[in-house]
Amino acid sequence: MLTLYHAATSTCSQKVRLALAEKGLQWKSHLLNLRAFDQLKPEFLALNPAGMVPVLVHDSHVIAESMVINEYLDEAFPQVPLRPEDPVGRARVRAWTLYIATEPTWAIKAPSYQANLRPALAGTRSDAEFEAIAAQMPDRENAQRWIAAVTRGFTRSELDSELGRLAKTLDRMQAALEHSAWLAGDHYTLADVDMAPFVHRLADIGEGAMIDERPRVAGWYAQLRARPAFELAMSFKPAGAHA
Ligand SMILES: N[C@@H](CCC(=O)N[C@@H](CS)C(=O)NCC(=O)O)C(=O)O
Repeated sequence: MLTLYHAATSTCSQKVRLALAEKGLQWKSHLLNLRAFDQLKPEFLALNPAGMVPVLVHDSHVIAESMVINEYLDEAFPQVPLRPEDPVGRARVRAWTLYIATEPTWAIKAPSYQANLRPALAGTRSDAEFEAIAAQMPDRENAQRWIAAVTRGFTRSELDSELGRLAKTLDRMQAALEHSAWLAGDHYTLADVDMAPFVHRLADIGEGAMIDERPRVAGWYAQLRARPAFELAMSFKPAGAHA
């Protein structure tokens, strides 16, 4: 039995839902409301002390970190492979997934918080109440970002700096896609799965021009959206919308 602890609009949850959908796996949903701070409840912290979704529970095994979860799924359920067989091909995929886990995963947060989290939470509590919530967040860097979003909001130059990092990610994609149909070669792999939510989020927060300016990336994004798994994974609908 596979159970996913996830949040509807979290990019890292989308990443894992996309791998599950591509593989056609059955899974049980345990949905967290990050804006009600379900991620800080003791029962969830017992599963993932980092206080972050997604977390996969496979039988009695608990696996956190979206990149690790997707690799695990590909190893445990190889029927629909999302990585090539050969070591060089796998290394290419891993170079992408590691880059995604360390760069766009974090760069997207401030623009995404500004567009989505801030309008939902700003003004709902005093700064002191927000500080008290942030103090419970195990990831201190993320807590700082979160508190900035819900109290003062990000400045234009702070946002531009993060969007600049994301522009470099898109440049890197554009260069790779000059040589192959998908990021790590001619087959759709975990490199594409793991990147998908970050490009999609840019479009979602009104930065779609960054994609359109790079024709290969725009073509990749169109191919991605045409896959049946994409819609299923990106817009999670709680009542039985998943396989
Ligand atoms: N490195 C982690 C990052 C996960 C992450 O950033 N999760 C966010 C949602 S996208 C989260 O749970 N945030 C909780 C919070 O902001 O308190 C992964 O790839 O799984």
